[in-house]
Amino acid sequence: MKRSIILCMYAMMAAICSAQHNIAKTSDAQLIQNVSSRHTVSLDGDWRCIVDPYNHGFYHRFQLDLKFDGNMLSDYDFDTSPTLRVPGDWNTQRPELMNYEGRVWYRTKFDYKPAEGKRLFLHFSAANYIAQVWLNGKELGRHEGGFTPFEYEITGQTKAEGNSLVVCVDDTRLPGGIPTLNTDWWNYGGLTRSVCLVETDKLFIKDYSIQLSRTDSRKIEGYVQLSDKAAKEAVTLQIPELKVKTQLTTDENGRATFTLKAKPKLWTPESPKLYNVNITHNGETVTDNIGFRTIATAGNKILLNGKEIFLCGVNIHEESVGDAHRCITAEEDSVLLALAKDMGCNFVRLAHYPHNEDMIRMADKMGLMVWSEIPLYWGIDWNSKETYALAEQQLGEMISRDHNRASIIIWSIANETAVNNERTAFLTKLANKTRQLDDTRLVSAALQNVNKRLAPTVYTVEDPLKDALDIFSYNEYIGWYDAPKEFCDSITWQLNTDKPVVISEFGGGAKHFTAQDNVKNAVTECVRNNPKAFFNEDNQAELYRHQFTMLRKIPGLAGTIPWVLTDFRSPHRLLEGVQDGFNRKGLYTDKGEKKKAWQIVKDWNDEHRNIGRTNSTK
Ligand code: GCB
Repeated sequence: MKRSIILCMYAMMAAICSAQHNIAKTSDAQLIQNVSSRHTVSLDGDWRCIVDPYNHGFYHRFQLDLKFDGNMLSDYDFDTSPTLRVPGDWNTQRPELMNYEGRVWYRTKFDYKPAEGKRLFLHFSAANYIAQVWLNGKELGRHEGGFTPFEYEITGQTKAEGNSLVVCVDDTRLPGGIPTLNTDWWNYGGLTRSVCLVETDKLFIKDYSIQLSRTDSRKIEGYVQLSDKAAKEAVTLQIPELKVKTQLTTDENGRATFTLKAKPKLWTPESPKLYNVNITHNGETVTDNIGFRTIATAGNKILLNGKEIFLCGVNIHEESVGDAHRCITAEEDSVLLALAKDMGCNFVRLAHYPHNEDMIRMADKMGLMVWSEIPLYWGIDWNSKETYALAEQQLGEMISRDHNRASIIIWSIANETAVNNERTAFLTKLANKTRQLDDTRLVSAALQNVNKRLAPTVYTVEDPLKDALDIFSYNEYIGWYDAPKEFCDSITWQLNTDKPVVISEFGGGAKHFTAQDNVKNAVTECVRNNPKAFFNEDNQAELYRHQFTMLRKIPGLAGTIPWVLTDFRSPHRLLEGVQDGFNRKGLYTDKGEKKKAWQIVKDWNDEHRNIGRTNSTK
């Protein structure tokens, strides 16, 4: 083929691919609830991979998974390509991919003998950021958004042996994406969460909601939704420990709604009771573990089961402790949550994107209330309809996956977004959409504090978005990015709100210098004489002391969420010998060692955790 024709085809492909970036595929379709309790076949393991920075694969149709045959159209061969582990980010699996952002083609082969009368789905727990999927050369679809699940029905599309599943994952940051170009966390690319086949009956239990009634704690209510419209189908709901066994019947939409009497022991952080729940339809049983609780606000109080609760929180990134990578096992999740528990927390803000499903299930078990957030972070394109659709899609996928988890009490729609009319309209619409999808939880966003002062030491936060939210949460870094930490002592906040106030971020950095480091790097000297002095643990501990002096004076304060649990990778953090590619604001190091500020936060949590726990405010 002539070089000019090839170049022209490349140009066309590049145009198609960049145009694709602007197409956000929205899907209101409900995901299969609780995939892990279904009949699944895991596709996790080592997948063949081709790193494709020049977008070669679209032109050479890697999706066809051809064998090299001396013909230029097949100058690739998955069979001889190296592998990457799925689930897993590609960055930490090969040193040369640490900073790579672009396309990687993945291929796995699997056998599957279709069972008579069954349906088959292909389920991805997450792929960062865009995934385009082909089965045996046929495109199944394209998904945008790095932290939420997606699935395709593939009934009748598999062979008994040698199915080829090809996924092109592209983690290029995009101006219209969510998140967009700039984030203070590592852009881990790849099939970062598990992939599996899900086999179901023809007509099956697709979704369900089982919750305590918001108005009567002796009632459990919800629905069971079948996969298709089918009236008069019998569904059984059982909660053996509560002696509940109810027969339900679906309406013409395949949905059975219910309210039943029961007196469950309520889920609280001190006693995170979960009940085994079985839902049966036509011989198929889906099993779950569900906690029962209510969450509401009354004036400036947050009420869990009708009692005031103070959120003793901490922010967490989904990055493993020890050898920082995107978490891939439930053990890695539980290490993070255990560190939060040890510090006296009853609440975690899972920043800044939906964490994996195991993390939330672990929080259910461990008794940690959760703030779950979509990655709508900093400079979003507020004027783009496609970006708005993408926000609704990611929000819908997050809520669809986790709406049965007792631990989640807050859906968050954004983090630190500058105030302007377009943004406020965008986020107000999104807050309303959140309530439409789930009206049983609180809606918030971490607002930005822009140092607005009513007097030299009187701060305020002016943001019209607060009217659309249930909780007035904002981030502030006084003592770190602005003003000396001692200034905190004289500051008061006038917030003009009758809603609960939660400080969703505050803190400062510190490098955990070991005695060995001190000897090796003469750190004592460096701390005394240059800006790196900021990054010492005593300074960080002092900062927290001053912050708490200020925060305890805030009227209506209902929670504090320090930034952040552990040091984490960030491409923004370039200070040699101190940051080395890590945001150092952790209260623990990335290896899980406590810093001095840990004790200050622990003491605060011990003092506040039981506020309101004994007296009912109802
Ligand atoms: C913030 C962001 C968070 C950053 C943090 C920081 O306001 O919400 O993602 O990592 O500040 O360390 O500057």
